[in-house]
Amino acid sequence: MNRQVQIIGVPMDLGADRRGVDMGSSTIRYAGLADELEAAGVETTDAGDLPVPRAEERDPETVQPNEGSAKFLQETAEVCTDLADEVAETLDAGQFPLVLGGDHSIAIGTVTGAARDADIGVIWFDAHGDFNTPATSPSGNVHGMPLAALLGIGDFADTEWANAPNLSEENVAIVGLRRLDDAEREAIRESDVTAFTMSDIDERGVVPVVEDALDVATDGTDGVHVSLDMDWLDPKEAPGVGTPVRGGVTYREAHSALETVAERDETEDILRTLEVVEVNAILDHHNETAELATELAASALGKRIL
Ligand code: HAR
Ligand code: MN
Ligand code: MN
Ligand code: MN
Repeated sequence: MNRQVQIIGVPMDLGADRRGVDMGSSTIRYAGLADELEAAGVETTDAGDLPVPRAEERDPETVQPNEGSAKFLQETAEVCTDLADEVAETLDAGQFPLVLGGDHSIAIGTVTGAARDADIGVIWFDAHGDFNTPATSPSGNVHGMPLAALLGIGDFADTEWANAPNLSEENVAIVGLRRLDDAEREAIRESDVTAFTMSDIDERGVVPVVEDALDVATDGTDGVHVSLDMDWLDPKEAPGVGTPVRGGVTYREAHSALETVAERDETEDILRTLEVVEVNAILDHHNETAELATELAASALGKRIL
């Protein structure tokens, strides 16, 4: 496939409690992302990092959970609005946006940009549901809310910067779930989102589950956004994440999953945007989670062994 990848870094950590995820985009670059993609035959350029405010420059009084209980919501809105513009412009220029986080709150920007001029589906590889709203969040951390924000759930219904156009619950598949808050579980059950837990992967194998997720995300849409939260993997494989949960997918299952995406893409040209989030440089061991993020991005974009 003749794809021109444009890397967009978003050094965002305002959506998470554990510090260090702001360095994720750098660590993934240093792990050799551009070389890995070029070696796979994918032409790659790098747009650098978007500006993101630092927590330390803000007045803690104004950013603590308030009525709505979402920390740094205004800052998140600004970053995501910029990112949505950048993603939409990249697509307009005929390039493929590969967004590097940063915490998962940035998905609000990536998906909003991807959905500006197209009906899209989303595959969300994650241990978590990211289905909280400011009213239900136990932490006030926006990285636990991006899917709810994108679908306009609860308080997000009138949030113009978050409620993505051209995205329906019916076209969203979460893959690898194993940790939900009670209110999130309820909200996911009530929604038309399709959710595959780790038990589904245990029982059926990762490839059939990802095939089903692809069916959900491609049904009546123009393209698919893949959001890869590195805590989807087992912490043994990906220790450099802020909210690890035991019992995630293995190294091989992760590759298999993204190769399944690439195979569908090869025949049906479905992949519109890709993002890799939640790599925490401080918690990582010798950059191995960033290296894995790099490899998985290459798998999704069609790297072949033979
Ligand atoms: N559900 C918890 C919360 O909302 C934990 C958030 C999860 N962190 C993530 N998201 N990395 O995938 O606070
Ligand atoms: Mn997430
Ligand atoms: Mn639609
Ligand atoms: Mn997660």
